[in-house]
Amino acid sequence: MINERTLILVKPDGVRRSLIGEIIARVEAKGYSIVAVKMMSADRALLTRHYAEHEGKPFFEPLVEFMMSGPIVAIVAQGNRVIEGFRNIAGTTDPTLAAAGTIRGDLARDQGTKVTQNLVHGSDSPESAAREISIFFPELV
Ligand code: DAT
Ligand code: MG
Repeated sequence: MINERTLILVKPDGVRRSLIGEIIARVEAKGYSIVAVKMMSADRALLTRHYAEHEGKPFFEPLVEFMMSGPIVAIVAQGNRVIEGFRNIAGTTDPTLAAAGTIRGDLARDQGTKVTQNLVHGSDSPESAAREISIFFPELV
């Protein structure tokens, strides 16, 4: 799709480690456009909507607590195949196994916590992207 959009989140671990610039730089260096950026504190209601697919899983409550542990940065990036492309430069969920050269592979590791801390979120499909952008950027929809 021309001008496809995705939702990226720099999670609290990324903000705490001062990696906002590094993460945005990688998205821009790949060639995608940043069309919106917002630093915010996500509350439980917003995170429960965002992570609805994970409700009931053992890591759900730790995930919500972690995502409320500090500010996050919500980003909308745009470009052909950006959904797939950002997932590729983010790397796989488990940072121990994420490929070198990816955000998670280069910059994150296992912290021994109940929820995997892996610096970033990226939408996984066009449907997820539309839903998640409307949650974090209702003003864009
Ligand atoms: P991703 O963020 O790669 O799309 P996901 O949507 O399956 O992964 O899960 C959301 C987040 O929850 C993920 O970034 C880290 C955490 N998580 C996922 N699976 C987990 C597990 N089995 N144990 C602990 N945390 C997990
Ligand atoms: Mg996911």
